[in-house]
Amino acid sequence: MGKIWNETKECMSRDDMRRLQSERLKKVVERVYYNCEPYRKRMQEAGVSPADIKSLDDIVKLPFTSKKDLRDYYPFGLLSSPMSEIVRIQGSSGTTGKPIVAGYTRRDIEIWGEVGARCLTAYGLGKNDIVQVSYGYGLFTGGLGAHGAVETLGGTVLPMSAGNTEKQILMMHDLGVTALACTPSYALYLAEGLAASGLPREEFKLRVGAFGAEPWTEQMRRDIENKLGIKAYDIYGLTEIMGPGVGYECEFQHGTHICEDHFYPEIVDPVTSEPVAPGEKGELVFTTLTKEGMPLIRFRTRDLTRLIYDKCECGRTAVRMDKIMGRCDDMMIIRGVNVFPSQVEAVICETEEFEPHFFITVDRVNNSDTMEIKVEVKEQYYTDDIRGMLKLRESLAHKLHSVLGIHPDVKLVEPRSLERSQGKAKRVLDKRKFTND
Ligand code: DLL
Repeated sequence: MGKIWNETKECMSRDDMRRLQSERLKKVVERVYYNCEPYRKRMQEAGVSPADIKSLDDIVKLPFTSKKDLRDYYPFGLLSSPMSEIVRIQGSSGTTGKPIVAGYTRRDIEIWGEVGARCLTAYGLGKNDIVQVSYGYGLFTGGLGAHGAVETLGGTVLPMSAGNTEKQILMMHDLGVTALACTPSYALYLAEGLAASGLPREEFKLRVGAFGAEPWTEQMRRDIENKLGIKAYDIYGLTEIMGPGVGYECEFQHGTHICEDHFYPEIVDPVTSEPVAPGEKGELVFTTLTKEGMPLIRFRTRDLTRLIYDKCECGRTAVRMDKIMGRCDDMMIIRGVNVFPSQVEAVICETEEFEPHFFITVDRVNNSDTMEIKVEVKEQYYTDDIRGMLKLRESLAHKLHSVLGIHPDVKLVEPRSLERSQGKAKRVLDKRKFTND
């Protein structure tokens, strides 16, 4: 069995974990109530005070926090520590308008490093590893978050940030990099760069990837593993809660373990906001149990998944979540049918003839929704034989129809013609949002 960074916390009995979470919940509720005006007001409106929170079961009495709250109280309205205690600001671009920013105390940064080290240890990494961090550095939590994780672990960090693919490959080769941390889409881009470099694979020491920041399917994992010749692990996180390190896969890869002594997860129905039955799918909600700078209570992530409570073969008892299937706001309703980009990705990655690169355009023409999917054909299958290409297109359209339940308009495009991403991939353009809002 692999090493575990913090056995006391990662392998705690369920009863002990609940006790710890209850204690921490009481403390964090007091903290926001007495230090953060919007939380106090919100709790008073809901008729709940810190004295009503006696254990974890009482969490349902507390109001939710949403992304909108972070925008409404931008930039510092949700802080529960004075600015003199805040040592770092990170942020994310968000989908519209203002960025979302989060403030961290020194202790928050230490805990972030600790949870990050748990992830890297679960991937089989240690002091002798050189980790190339190719997540963007800056406000985005990916770069500095992964960086802190490697330093806490005691490995060697190579802070490449995203971009400049040729230099990335050169450094990976020359320095004997053993692990790569970046988005799964950038990993694919780097795999193309590696193939084009002509450098023999056996001269690289790369064996592990820590990929996250965007949804990716099992099919995409296999594709990356084959192309890079590594084992690819999932890492999950979000700016509002911490950044990368909220959850991680172990060697068994049956879901993502959540660092639930710091981040308490719930699953609710995205429409009714009611908790779902154990094991059911729904929207992931987090309460930070130890954060000082910007603790959040029952934060609605918009991410869709389910929780798995069985003991994992790795020995960790920390609850797991299924791969994120998408976000509530990723879901497209096309002719009344719910469609997720991850479904399209799964079909395309499963089909030998295509590259894992596609672009979806949704529109409304004559009051009817349209969906066009551009897909890159692999070099060796891209030919002048029109009949062959038509057949390929038909067979993909057929597979997509059987999975999505609607008929998309499939367009086959040349290899390397779709834009590559160095960060989070942009795979959908929904023109209806501009014309019909
Ligand atoms: O993406 C933090 C991060 C950086 C995680 C690097 C992992 C690696 P945000 O920019 O705030 O933070 O975006 C958070 O990205 O709510 C999910 O929708 C999505 N996401 C993050 N990790 C995963 C993952 C960072 N492993 C949002 N699988 C989250 C699926 C993910 N989606």
